[in-house]
Amino acid sequence: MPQQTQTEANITLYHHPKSGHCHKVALFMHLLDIPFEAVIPDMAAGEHKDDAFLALNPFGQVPVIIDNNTAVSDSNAILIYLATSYASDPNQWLGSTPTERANIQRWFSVAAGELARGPALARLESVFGATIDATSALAASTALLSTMESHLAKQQSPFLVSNRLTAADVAMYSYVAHAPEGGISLDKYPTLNKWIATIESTPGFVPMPSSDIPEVRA
Ligand SMILES: N[C@@H](CCC(=O)N[C@@H](CS)C(=O)NCC(=O)O)C(=O)O
Repeated sequence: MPQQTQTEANITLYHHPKSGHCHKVALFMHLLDIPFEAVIPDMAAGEHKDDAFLALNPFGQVPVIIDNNTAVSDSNAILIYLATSYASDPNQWLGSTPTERANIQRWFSVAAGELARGPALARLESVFGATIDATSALAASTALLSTMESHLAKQQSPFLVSNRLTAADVAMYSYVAHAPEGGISLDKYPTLNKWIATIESTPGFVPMPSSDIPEVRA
């Protein structure tokens, strides 16, 4: 049986507690103060590939949320769904001008691209024992973190887009903050570390459980 936490919710989150894709969804629900019930499918037993789960997400992946019989999958798509459905001002999170919206979407693309191919992939090996192309994961991580560092250093605020916390920051936070668990050091990125600290000091912030930190990759 899946493990369950929290009660009295309309939203069910199917997740894995050490997945950054899942953490960003849980984090966003905490930031928006949305109650939810968390369910952990038995992924080791392949529960995320059974017919019932594939009916929720044909890709057979977590996170998935069910909100009053509506299933939504993909972490970035879920952020959009939650902000649009539950935030008092969705534009605060998703952008209030064409430029803000475009920039937030750009970070969603980075989260699904460079972040997934870099720090998230590196961590997949050390935390979950997956076989990966470590050289490629390291190169992708270094390129991404250096780009984020210079982008943040040029910003007039501690955030990725405009002068407030947006869904862009939420989409990027979990795997960047936990990059050291994949052997990717954050020591060279002072502005990025300030960004992480700013998010972690936001009311409603909840951490992802930490994993052992392996040796730093070359
Ligand atoms: N694009 C998806 C990726 C989700 C994803 O990669 N989920 C992983 C856990 S972090 C998963 O369910 N892996 C199992 C599988 O692919 O079989 C998202 O952003 O939600």
